[in-house]
Amino acid sequence: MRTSAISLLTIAMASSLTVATPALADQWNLASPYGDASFHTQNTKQFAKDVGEATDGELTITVHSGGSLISHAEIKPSVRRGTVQAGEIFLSTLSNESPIYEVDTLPGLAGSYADAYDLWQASKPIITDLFAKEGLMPLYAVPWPAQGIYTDFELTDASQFEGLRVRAPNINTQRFVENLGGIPTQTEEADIPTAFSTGRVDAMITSVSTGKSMSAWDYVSNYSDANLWLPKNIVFVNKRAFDRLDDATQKAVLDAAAKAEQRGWQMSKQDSAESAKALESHGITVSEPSDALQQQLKAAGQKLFEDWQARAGDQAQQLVDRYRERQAQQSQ
Ligand code: PCA
Repeated sequence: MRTSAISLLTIAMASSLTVATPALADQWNLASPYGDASFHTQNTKQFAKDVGEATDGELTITVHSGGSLISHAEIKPSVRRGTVQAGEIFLSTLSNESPIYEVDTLPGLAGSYADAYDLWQASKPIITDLFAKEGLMPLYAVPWPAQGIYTDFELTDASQFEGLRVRAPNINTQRFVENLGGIPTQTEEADIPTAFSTGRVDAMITSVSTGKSMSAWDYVSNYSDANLWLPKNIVFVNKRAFDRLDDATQKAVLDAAAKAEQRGWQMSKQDSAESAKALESHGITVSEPSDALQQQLKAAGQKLFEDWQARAGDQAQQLVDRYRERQAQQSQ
């Protein structure tokens, strides 16, 4: 705690110096909750490197990974205040702010990378507006591989969720667990190993990537590749910090962000395949849900979707309609 407070103070002082001397090179801090083992962090570090190179060091971005500078929940408020200039978060953790932030955690809506990309294209304008209202600007978004279910037994029937304590990374996953009869707990990725070793959770829902980086084989034996949804991380910046940059530097940031988005989607696909293999090579049994289980998961998902529809306002509904129109056009 103390170290973070001191580093934040140092950052605040450094930022105010930068403001006083705008002709000098600028330095940004970017806070992320995810560790260096994550492909997301590797991508974001590459983005920072690209910006430094493209601007000849006019703008350097330091990535503080693994929640080392700011905890996950505090990243967006900190970027809004300008304590740090940029951040990366798991987008659906904002679902308590608007049902719009839930769309990439709705089952049955976008179950492939191509569909998830269409959904992001349909969401981008609305999310950009919502962020703008808070003085923030999205730079890029990258999905995690599809979410599946980790257990320490073979999952064959939804009744096995009864009384099971299941770790979830966001509210919709918690609701989904509840719909299945389980007991959800929200746990940050970095806290997964402790949650299992202290017996606070028995199972978890996440991707193969997180399963690999958190060494899931130390505490579970099975992974059910349920392909629930492909939720995204978003990287964003304080708009005032961005506006202070000269035109060429702004362009360099946007260009590097576009490249990071493209690269990130590729990295996610590749990591999905590699991490699934890594799980197996460490002894985890990876399987697809049986038809019966699939039906049960579908029913729990359907309830999630219907509850969302009841909560979602016009704007969120329109987003889904726009996404479905894009899909219909493409299949013609
Ligand atoms: N990993 C992160 C978010 C989704 C994912 O696949 C987590 O489980 O916290």
